Amino acid sequence: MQYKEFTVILPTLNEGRNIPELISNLKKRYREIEIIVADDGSKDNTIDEAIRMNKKYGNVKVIDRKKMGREKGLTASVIDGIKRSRTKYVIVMDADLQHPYQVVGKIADRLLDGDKIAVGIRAEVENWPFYRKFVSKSLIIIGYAVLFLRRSQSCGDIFSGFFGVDREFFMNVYSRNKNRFVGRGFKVLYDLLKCVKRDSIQVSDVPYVFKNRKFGESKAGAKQVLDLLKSFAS
Ligand SMILES: Nc1nc2c(ncn2[C@@H]2O[C@H](COP(=O)(O)OP(=O)(O)O)[C@@H](O)[C@H]2O)c(=O)[nH]1
Ligand SMILES: [Mg+2]
Repeated sequence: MQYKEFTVILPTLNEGRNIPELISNLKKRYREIEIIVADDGSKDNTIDEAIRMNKKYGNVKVIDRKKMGREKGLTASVIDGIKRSRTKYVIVMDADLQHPYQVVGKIADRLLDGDKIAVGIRAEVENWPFYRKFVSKSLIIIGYAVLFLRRSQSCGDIFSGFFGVDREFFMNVYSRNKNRFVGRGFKVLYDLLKCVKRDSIQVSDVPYVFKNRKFGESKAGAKQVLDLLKSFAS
């Protein structure tokens, strides 16, 4: 299997302790794969580690968004990464080792089979407290309802941060719907799905087990809930 048609986009914020392991694993398993680290002003050694990984394996690019004066945001970072990529397909994943690198190959297979989007689906969720589960379940129900009412495309996990997409397809949808993508938000897949007409493309689900973070902490919080509500409305 050839991976030179694939770029993995890694949005990062203080993931210096996680990316050496992740990038090494990706490069060892998918030799020719390209990697783009889209960083938002990490205060740790994330950028230095990405540069070190590039020296070691090659084809690891870094977008230092803060230095470039770009507005901070996870979705905006992913979009910058996709714009910068040059391969036929891109795969977006978290840089904190919560998305297993072994699943990248399965997502790649689905894209090569012709699916426009292949979505990593969490088969298990970590031990969240009750309120977080409640908020999360409610947002999922609203999210699905909005897609249904708008006759938009759906999938097995509309809020997944782990997915592959045909690059040209993404860029076409994005360029026609720029202001419907919430740059500061966390849900770029959701913003993409809502801009696509239901059943107009082939989308597949790829199950995986979500892992607990080893190092660093989640940046998701109340602000992201507000950004998601903005996503529903736009
Ligand atoms: N570029 C960029 N990356 C971010 C930002 N916030 C989080 N990330 C990265 O996005 C991924 C998911 O973030 P995380 O905080 O783990 O969210 P969670 O998994 O939903 O709890 C990780 O790789 C983070 O380093 C941001 O504002 N900008
Ligand atoms: Mg995480």
